[in-house]
Amino acid sequence: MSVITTQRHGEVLVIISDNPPVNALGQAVRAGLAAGIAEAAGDDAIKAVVIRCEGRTFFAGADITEFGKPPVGPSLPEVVDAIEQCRKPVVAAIHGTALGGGLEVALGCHYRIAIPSAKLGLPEVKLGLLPGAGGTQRLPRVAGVADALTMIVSGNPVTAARALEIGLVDRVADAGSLADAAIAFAREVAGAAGHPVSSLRTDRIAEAANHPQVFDKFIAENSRKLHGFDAPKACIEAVRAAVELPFEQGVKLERDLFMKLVSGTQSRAMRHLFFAERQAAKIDGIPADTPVIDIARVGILGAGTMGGGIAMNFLSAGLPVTLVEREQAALDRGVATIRKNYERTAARGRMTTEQVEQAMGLLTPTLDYGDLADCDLVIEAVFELMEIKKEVFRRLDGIVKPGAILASNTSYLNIDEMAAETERPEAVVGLHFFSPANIMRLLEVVRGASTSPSVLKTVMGLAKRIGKIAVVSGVCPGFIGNRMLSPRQTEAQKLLLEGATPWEVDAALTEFGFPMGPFQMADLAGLDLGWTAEGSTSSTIREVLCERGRRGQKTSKGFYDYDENRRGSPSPETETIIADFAAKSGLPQRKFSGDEIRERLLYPMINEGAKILEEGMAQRASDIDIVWLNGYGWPAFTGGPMFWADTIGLKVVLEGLARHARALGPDFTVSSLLRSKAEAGETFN
Ligand code: 3H9
Repeated sequence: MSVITTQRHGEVLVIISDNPPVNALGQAVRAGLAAGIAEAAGDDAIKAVVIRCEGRTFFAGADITEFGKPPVGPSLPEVVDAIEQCRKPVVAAIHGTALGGGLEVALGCHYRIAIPSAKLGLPEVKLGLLPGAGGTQRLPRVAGVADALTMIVSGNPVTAARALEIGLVDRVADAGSLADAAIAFAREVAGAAGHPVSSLRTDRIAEAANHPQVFDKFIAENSRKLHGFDAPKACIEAVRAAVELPFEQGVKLERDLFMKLVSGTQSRAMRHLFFAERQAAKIDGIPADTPVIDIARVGILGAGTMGGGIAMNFLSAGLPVTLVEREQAALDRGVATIRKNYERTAARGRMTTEQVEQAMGLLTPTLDYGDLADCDLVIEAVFELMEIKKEVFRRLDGIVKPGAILASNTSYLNIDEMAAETERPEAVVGLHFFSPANIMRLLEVVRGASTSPSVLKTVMGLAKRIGKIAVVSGVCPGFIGNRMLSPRQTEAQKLLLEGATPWEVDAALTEFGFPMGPFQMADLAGLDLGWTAEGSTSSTIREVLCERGRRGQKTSKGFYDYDENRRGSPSPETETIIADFAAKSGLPQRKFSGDEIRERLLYPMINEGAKILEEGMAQRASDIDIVWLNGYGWPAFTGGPMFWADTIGLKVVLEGLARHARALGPDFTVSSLLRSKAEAGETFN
């Protein structure tokens, strides 16, 4: 059956797309749409047209899998133009998500009607692109420059209600009656004299033409977020053209910018991440009919920062949580922090007071382990020490009902050892949340030697339900993320002893696109994590910094000195401490370029990633990219560590490691997978 069909309802021709799963605008859909419009144009009996979609959504955009392949007409801009030039009014009937090319189709229509749950957006920027079918020119003309800029540069969609407010939709229909409401709307406008044509409108852009500073202001406010990315700059340039140039010239500029971006490395990297994120949810070796365990109540052990943050995920998703602590004071503190966090969200307008109370109403704080008995999943977030974890698992196993899942939030320890303490090793799994756990999207799901497929499938589904991006890892120290962080930390410390400053090391990474470098990160987390004054041996730079009261941002000094706005500046005291250690090390001192620092920090990470892959600890290279992107701030426009290595060439990485062999030390070994792939001219992804 064709993906596009037409139906006649008296004088209205309804063009229907049915191209699951998301009605992407592939070649067949584009050709069908163009044919539908031609059919309407050529038939005198037809007075108006409706475009709607079957399935879960209106067109969710161009078909991303077609990018990079030879184009086959008609192009999307041609189809949108054909719709707009139709002499009969065309109504877009929107449900689900009208995204990217999908919204551009809707903007080509003369009228738009949407149901309340619909979302409308131009997310191309998230793929390293800009809207390439007239979106940068039509949206400002329809919805005004300020809203168009925000939508196009952020890529975030708006609700139907907001779309109505800004003029992006003309009507909101009842959820169940979209098809009929759209036909009725089309009948109503069929006889009208003129129809709004987005590309001819000037009213909404006139105001910005008189206030050109709107662009400079926008750039100033967003410069930090946009740093390093090519696409947002192109988006801004194109929207500016909508204000300053005639439509045809604006569209031409948009086209040129689109073609440049779509063939560039940043967009390739970000498209890789789009598919990588979806791929990560798929678990190798699990049959489709594997049963899922029903999770109706979650138990959490430990009401500290981590436990509280984890609890919020489930509360926000409407799942009841039993939160256990050992002492009343700690429990009260934990509950108060959860409430405070929710209230802060409400104060920012991102939650209503009722929603806060709803979430808090789902929380059962208790000092009694026994209250965990009826939970379907219990996550422990207690102190990171194997003996304590083992004791916890023994105890939980005796209390929690049979069939329930027991999970550890360990970031480093062996969950098989914990599982061995229980009578149900098949029900034990690692759920490594990242701090702050209520905000960070990454979840490492650690698959133990005995973890059952059913448990794994259940927690992957649950992760999606609480809005996390879950990646499966095998059992190894530090799993995927922290295991790769470890060589980076080692090299960063060594560089200090060889003459590099913390600020040079951090700058090398922020120039690469990380939000902060290792020493800025250490200052933020606190240098005294795991440090006690009594046990101190003064054997590391970090220990001496702590002794001098330099414990990070919280004490206004760590590696850096901080002002009252928490802005860091290089510290002479830190430099003296480092110089002391460097002198004792006897290592020759020299200057390092940013490139050399990056090679020393990042190539060993790639090497570790390759080992993770060759040991089967990650299912695929793209999973590693997803971990580093969502858990550690690896810049999206490079596609993640493994994709970046592919881009610069594995041979280059291998040669770099050889060049730095002496500095990396005798314990450093090159991954055989990296070596063989480099020598064969292959890539990880
Ligand atoms: C664009 O429009 C450029 C134009 O401006 C100019 C052109 C000239 N293409 O996410 P899900 C697949 S750029 C191909 O799990 P959900 C996806 O890979 C585009 N495939 O579902 C997955 O496949 P699989 C601008 C696509 O319900 C399956 O569909 N648009 C596309 O969680 C289900 O996806 C966007 O960037 C696509 N466009 O979320 C929107 N979209 O089952 C991208 C999805 O094999 N899409 N697939 O893993 C989304 O944001 C989400 O998919 C959506 C649904 C919110 C729609």
